[in-house]
Amino acid sequence: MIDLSKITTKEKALFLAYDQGLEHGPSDFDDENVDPNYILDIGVKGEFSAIIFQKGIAEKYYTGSSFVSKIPLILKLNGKTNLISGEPYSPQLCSVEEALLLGASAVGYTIYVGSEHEAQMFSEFSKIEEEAHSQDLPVMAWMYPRGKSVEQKSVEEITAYAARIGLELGADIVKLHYPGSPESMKQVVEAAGLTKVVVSGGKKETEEEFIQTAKEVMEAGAAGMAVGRNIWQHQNPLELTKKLKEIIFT
Ligand code: FBP
Repeated sequence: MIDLSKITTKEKALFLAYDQGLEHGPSDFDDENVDPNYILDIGVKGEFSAIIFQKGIAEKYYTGSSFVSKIPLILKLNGKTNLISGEPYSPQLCSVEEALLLGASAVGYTIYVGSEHEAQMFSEFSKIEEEAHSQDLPVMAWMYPRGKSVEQKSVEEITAYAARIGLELGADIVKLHYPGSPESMKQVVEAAGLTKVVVSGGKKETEEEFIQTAKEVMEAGAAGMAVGRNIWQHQNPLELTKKLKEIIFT
């Protein structure tokens, strides 16, 4: 089994995601959080298990900086904008080799489960998984069911299916959206088997809702959370991080 100690020293994990600039554009940002250094500062002070960047941000703000020794990097290897409609496909933009050169301790890849382009993403992911594991690098898969063929499926069922696919494809960690209830969350964790499950933040209406989801996620046996906007758009990110860490790590 791949050693996850590079990205988390504990059994549980809290990751800080900051690839939204590519996925959503600057509309997610304000004057402070538009600066990757602001996010790195939260990551270090909040003692996050790792920070998630695309290669451009990693190269300009992380690699070769003092942050390298302070917080591990998960390099996201694929991505897409929200400008294109139709069946989603997220192409590979960075190789495992480049991720290693940039100082990554793990790599990440999004698969849109059920998309017409699922086969292409499976194929890219499989090559990445093979190469990353041959270098003892953990692989995290964003397993997001999307596209016409999953629209009619129940969220509970399709999220558990997505988790299982992550296990089948060799992901060490799957990152999924909360399936909606504690029971369905348990089924997701069960379906993932020995692959660890972390839940994405999504943009919650209130802090209370976010904290309640975190509690349900952890009670269901998940390994933790991989969150972005809920933290770095918050007026006091470190205070919220503290609350989250109490739920995840105690
Ligand atoms: P948030 O915690 O901000 O929701 O980020 C989680 C995440 O998976 C990011 O890593 C990614 O950029 C984004 O959501 C993708 O969002 P979507 O595809 O749902 O628009």
